[in-house]
Amino acid sequence: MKVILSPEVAAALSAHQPVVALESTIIAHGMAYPANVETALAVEQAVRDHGAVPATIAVIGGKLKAGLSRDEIERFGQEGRGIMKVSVRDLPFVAGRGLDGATTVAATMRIAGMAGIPVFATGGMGGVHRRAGETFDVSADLTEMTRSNVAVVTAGAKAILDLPLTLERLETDGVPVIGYRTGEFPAFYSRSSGLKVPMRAETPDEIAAIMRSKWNLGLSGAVVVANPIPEAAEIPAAEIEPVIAVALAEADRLGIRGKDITPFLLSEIVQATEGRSLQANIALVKHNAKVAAEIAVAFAGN
Ligand code: PSU
Ligand code: MN
Repeated sequence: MKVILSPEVAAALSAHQPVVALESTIIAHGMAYPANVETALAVEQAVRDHGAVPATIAVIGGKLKAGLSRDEIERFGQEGRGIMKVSVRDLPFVAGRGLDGATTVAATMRIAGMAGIPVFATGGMGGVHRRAGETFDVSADLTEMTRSNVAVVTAGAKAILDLPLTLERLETDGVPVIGYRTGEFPAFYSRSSGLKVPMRAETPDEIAAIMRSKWNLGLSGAVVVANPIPEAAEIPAAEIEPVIAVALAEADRLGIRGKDITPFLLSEIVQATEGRSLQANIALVKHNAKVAAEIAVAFAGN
């Protein structure tokens, strides 16, 4: 199955111009309307402002698409949870049934890889959930990182996760985790987690060189670029941790599990922080888009 490219994305890829893939789960499931649409459009603009073409990825009527129209982004934002959250597991279902799907980091990476888009910006990647020893809940984002050749710019991993176990799993899977101008693995809402990153880089050129080396070595899979939230928007770990604990307890009480858990926790945290966590999420995803565009420019050799 081929990925359907928007004319702009197709032109950029065939001219070897920089392109940045963006996901759609964050639009339909990660934020409420209208902040989700405003953010998606602002993120696309941030990519353009830094010299690359944005390619928001989703499944539309069963077709894999890279480069959504404004109307499609608006519709995904309005329909929100009415649109299926699609990870790699779900791709055959939505494609086979001709349905719409909002793609997670995993499914977006897969489609970006198929389309030949080497750089992808998200908010915060999925990972190993807390108590995964009992629940077995490990995001398919990690599995896909062993398969698709894409650099993923992420504000560390979401603080709702078990960050030490997420780093262990990435180490086992041979996925480089590069701190972008930081020696610490960022914790989504916070710049620091107390966990060291195994390596760091200071410039987009350095990241681009690491990407080329990985793939020239014949190593397949992702390069994780761990880019901390801007200081002005961060919520210190000591402040957000009790909020996360309450949200996790509430999820437990309601028996929420599987693919519903991440959207549930994010929206509980937005309510409990009276929108401050939403502002943090918006700031970090815009910042990731900027850094991803700079990396895409460096990787394209411009
Ligand atoms: N980053 C955000 N908001 C989000 C997500 C990432 O700032 O909503 C989404 C991504 O699509 C990611 C998903 O792949 O959360 C993780 O879901 P799960 O834990 O079910 O794999
Ligand atoms: Mn899960």
